[in-house]
Amino acid sequence: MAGIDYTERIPNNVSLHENRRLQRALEDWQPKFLEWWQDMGPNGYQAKEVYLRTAISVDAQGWAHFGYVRMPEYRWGIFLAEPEQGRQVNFGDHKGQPAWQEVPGEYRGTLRRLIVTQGDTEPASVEQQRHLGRTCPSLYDLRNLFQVNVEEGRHLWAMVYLLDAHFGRDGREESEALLQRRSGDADKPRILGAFNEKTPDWLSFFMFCFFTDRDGKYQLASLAESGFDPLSQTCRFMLTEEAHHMFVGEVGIMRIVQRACELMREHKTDDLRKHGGIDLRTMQRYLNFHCSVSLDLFGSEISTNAANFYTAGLKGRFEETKKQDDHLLNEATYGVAELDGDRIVMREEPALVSLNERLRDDYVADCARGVARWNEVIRKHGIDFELKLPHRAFHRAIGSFAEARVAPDGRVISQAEWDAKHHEWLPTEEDKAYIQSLMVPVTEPGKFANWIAPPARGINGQPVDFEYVRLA
Ligand code: BYC
Repeated sequence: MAGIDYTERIPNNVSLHENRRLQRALEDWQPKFLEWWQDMGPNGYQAKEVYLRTAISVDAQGWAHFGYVRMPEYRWGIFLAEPEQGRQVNFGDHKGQPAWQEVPGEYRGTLRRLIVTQGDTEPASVEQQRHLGRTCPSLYDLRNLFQVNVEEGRHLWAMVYLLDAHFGRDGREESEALLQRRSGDADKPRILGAFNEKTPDWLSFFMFCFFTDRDGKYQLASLAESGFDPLSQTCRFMLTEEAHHMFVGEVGIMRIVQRACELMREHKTDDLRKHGGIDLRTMQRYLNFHCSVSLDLFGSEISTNAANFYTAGLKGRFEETKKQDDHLLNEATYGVAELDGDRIVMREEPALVSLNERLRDDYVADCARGVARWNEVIRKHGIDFELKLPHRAFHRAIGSFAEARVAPDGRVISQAEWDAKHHEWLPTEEDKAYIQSLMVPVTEPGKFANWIAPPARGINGQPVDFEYVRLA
């Protein structure tokens, strides 16, 4: 088992004490990170004790410890998954060569950009969520929010480690810049679109965890295939933590659906606003929004950037090594949905430039499995309603559909029809105001806001009414 050294200032399993230059660079960055965390991390709860999970090893069995921690004292550290002996570059032009332990000079700029783009999302999400603690629907949910936040903070550490360890002065400058950009800031925005959107309420938070963190899963899984071994090892461990974030999203939405169904049956109506619930049609509009902005995060359908990342051996496909093909893709094609006048058609495109779309396909299939589980709850209540993923061309800002107007069912429509109907498909000002009106904090252990059902079980075997955050 690879233990983690907690006696050091920066917990790590990368023998940081053997590299004094790197250790000094990270120790210099640490107070700046903590300053950022105080300024931009969870607002109002920095002095409270939270029942958190901390990584104590990278062993799949028992890698985490649970206990009360004040967030600024969380042991953020650097943990890489176990190295795979004899690992090779598994795809692209360098296929079959030993995996790189150092950055290949020719790919330095590209790799740096990939790591910075990934790293930038992590503090961005903490910034987006910093006001949510004030309106938590329960202590259980408050704790889950903070767990997600501290782990996103750790994911930032993971990327900063790579930048500082492998990119010299440029890397250190990028590490500083990661603490300077701000989500939604007009002058210094975060890099990717979805990370400049607001997360103003808990319905948005759960949708974000379900849809946007899942983009994280697919992007990290592709980077875990990288021929640059330190990136692969870093991403493999990050994926372990990411699973909880998607769980928070999926179960959060499921509990809102559950509560909606209970209220519908109790009051024999689907107009739940009188009864303080979130009706399924409103949920569908939030779903449409979060799904579409997350689909944008995969980049353009046809992307030479994606082809270059692959050919260079830097970013693979989801489960690259499980695929049975040549892992070069020079001859292969892939079916891509494209706009053809007022229709959407499938066209075979060269597989290499279609890699963003292929990853998006893997992602959509995974999202659909989650939505099916929500629909199972609705079906069990005997209610005739189905939540649906919007068509991938709906409400897109990146890629070939960005210019088109497309309905959630995939029909290409006119601007006039869009103007007349978009309020049926995306959250309206009225929806947002209603959801905001529900955001009243509930902080008594075991109590839950009226619009969300309690979870089936607590965290780490604790009861649901456990004091997950000590507010006293
Ligand atoms: N917004 O060839 P294209 C996570 C830019 S989430 C703004 O289509 P490419 C997390 C692009 O930079 C996972 N700009 O795209 C979740 C490019 O600019 P240049 C984050 C965008 O490069 C929840 C141009 O448009 N990880 O971890 O193939 C909580 C044309 O680009 C966007 C990663 O994203 C956008 N949405 O693919 C916490 C992995 N999309 O070159 C965390 C690393 C594209 O013309 N990043 N552009 O200046 C990548 O692999 C790629 O950069 C992308 C874009 C897949 C994002």
